Amino acid sequence: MPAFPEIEKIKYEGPDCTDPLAFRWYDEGEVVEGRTMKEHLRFSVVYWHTFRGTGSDPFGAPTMLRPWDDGSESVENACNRARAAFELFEKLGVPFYAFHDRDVAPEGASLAASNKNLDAVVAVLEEEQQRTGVKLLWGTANLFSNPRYMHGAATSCNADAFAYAGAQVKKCLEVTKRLGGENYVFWGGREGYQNLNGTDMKRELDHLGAFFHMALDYAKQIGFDGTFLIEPKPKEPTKHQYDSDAAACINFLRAYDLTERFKLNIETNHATLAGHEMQHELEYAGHQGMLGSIDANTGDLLLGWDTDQFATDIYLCSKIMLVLLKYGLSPGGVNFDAKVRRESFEPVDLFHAHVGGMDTFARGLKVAAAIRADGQFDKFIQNRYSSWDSGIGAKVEAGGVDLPALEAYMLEKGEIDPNQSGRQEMLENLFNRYI
Ligand code: XUL
Ligand code: CO
Repeated sequence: MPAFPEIEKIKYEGPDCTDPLAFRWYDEGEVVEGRTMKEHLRFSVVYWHTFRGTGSDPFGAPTMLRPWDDGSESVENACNRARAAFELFEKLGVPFYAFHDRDVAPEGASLAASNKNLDAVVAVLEEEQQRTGVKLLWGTANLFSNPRYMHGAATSCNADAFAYAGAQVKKCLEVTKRLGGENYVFWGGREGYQNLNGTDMKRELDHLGAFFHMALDYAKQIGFDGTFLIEPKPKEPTKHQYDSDAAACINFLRAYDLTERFKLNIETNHATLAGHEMQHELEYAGHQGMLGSIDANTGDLLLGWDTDQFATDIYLCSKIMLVLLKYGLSPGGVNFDAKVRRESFEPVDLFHAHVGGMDTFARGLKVAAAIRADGQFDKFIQNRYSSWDSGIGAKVEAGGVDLPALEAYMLEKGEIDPNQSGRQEMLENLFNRYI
């Protein structure tokens, strides 16, 4: 029995269409800058919010209506859920999905039982991938929900928690490889601290570095050659997460000699929690050659937590796409790590949410491509930095100048050339012209 019987495959109908369940901008075959929208955007649906989100919050009980799900923690229910998930992926026309090990299969009474449950559901995922052609963007192990991880996993004060986490990652790497996953993600769920006076930060970070090296070694052993991605987030659930933002993650990866196989998975709501714009995080990771993938969502300006909402802001998505076009995204994707609101409890709301997110990113892609084609911002930047193209600027960039040389230059010249206006307002107006 289909899980979404009233919903047909979502079609592209163009900007004038008023059907809320049609794409107005996402035309997967449309070519932008030499590649199709499908190739640029590499959309992915997340299993955890879309198929495991219950709508419960700290103040209230679950609200979601999910007729295909009997609410039990049985393997049979997990297999039915997997089939419902692929029906949604197919009807949306997304090429990818992503999961945690514990989203797809129930945790058993022992590690061995959990592994067995996972194998049973992975067989269905494999079958469904073959049937539909939908691929796995990334797998990840949930190293934060079970109480054993209350102090963290790889950074726990309890060495056994580290060991359990290692065992879980081993299995999850095997499964990700079996399903042809293109990446493997580490989000440091509770890798951080609540009280620094009770924390040996250096020791915890050394453990985290060692943990990632073990993952790399095992990937090599089993022939998994996907990209490893760290997902920065500054806080929540801990007061301070070690992977707090792109710059902190890159510094950690350099310090522990991990940059060769690791990149970053940047999430919008995490960027804003860190006090940055998403564009900042993407640009920082991008110019360091560390931009791997994005978790696409948004927060709420008036709520200070990780609300994981679907992004429908054309400005935001245009700015994101501007950076993604500059640096490229593959083998990453635009992964909707987003959940429908508690009040949007019907199955059809899952479609409204994803159709809106896909359309907004498609529109952002077109806006970004138009900006790039026009070249006005590039011209502005080129002109703004023109003092570096000749004279003292060019000499500094070439590397042959020391402080005495700068002194001699300034003693002779007397005062700097006049500054030019930053034209902030003109730049904001210019961006609006493309929306
Ligand atoms: C948590 C978060 C996770 C990761 C995967 O804020 O974003 O869902 O994406 O563990
Ligand atoms: Co995420």
